[in-house]
Amino acid sequence: MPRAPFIVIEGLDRSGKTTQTSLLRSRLEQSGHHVALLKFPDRTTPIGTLIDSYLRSQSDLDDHAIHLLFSANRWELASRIESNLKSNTIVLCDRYAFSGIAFSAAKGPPPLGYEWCRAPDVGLPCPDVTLFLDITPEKARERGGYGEERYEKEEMQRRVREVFRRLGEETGGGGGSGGTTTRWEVIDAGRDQETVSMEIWRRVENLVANGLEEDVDRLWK
Ligand code: Z5A
Repeated sequence: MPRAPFIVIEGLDRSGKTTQTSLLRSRLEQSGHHVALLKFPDRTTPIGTLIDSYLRSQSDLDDHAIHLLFSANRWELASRIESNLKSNTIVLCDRYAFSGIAFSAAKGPPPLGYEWCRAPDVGLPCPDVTLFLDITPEKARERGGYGEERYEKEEMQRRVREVFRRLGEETGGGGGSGGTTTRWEVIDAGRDQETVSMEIWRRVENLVANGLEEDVDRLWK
């Protein structure tokens, strides 16, 4: 009996992750699939409450500590992801471990280090496909800027984009240390919503139609 796929939508701020996650969910449900929608950080859990306060600059935390909390927030939901997939519910997720690494590794000084940032997420359920919504800072600016939260500054977003690029190369090409099996698909998110949504559908169509026979993989293991 095939299991459902685990689909992650990643990307920079204002790239349209929330918009596209919601459009994809509707399309999947209209096609008769069960869908569990997740968003990281999940600000509703006890750990998520600490993260929310940090992002709004209402509290301060050591860079290492907040990084570990973001990861713990994913581990809180790891078993739910697996049980959904096994019961043939598609898991659709807005941001995941890749955001965790990209944002923390882009911080500093002092830098946290890419490998250190990746370590706490090793072993999480691995997405079957990660759709990376790529947008230039210029396009993001046209959408009203990055916002008021802690990381929403243009220079930070440029560094984040570089780390995402590295993650994509290592993940997609399998050439990086501790390779993983997620399919990394880069999508030009600077286009209109309908075009982006059609392209996302094209990239997941076969996966959702056929399901998967193999067990859920582990990230970077
Ligand atoms: N973070 C971290 O440090 N570590 C971690 O482990 C994780 C996250 C998981 C959480 O932000 C912050 O936490 C984030 C990363 C960090 N920090 N930053 N910066 P969040 O997830 O709560 O919020 P967000 O990701 O920043 O959401 P967003 O950037 O505000 O937006 P989005 O989801 O990518 O886009 P959107 O809401 O769908 O659309 C934004 C606007 O553009 C909106 O007005 C839309 O109507 C419009 N839009 C969308 N698509 C289009 C197109 N195609 N054309 C024109 N306009 C569009």
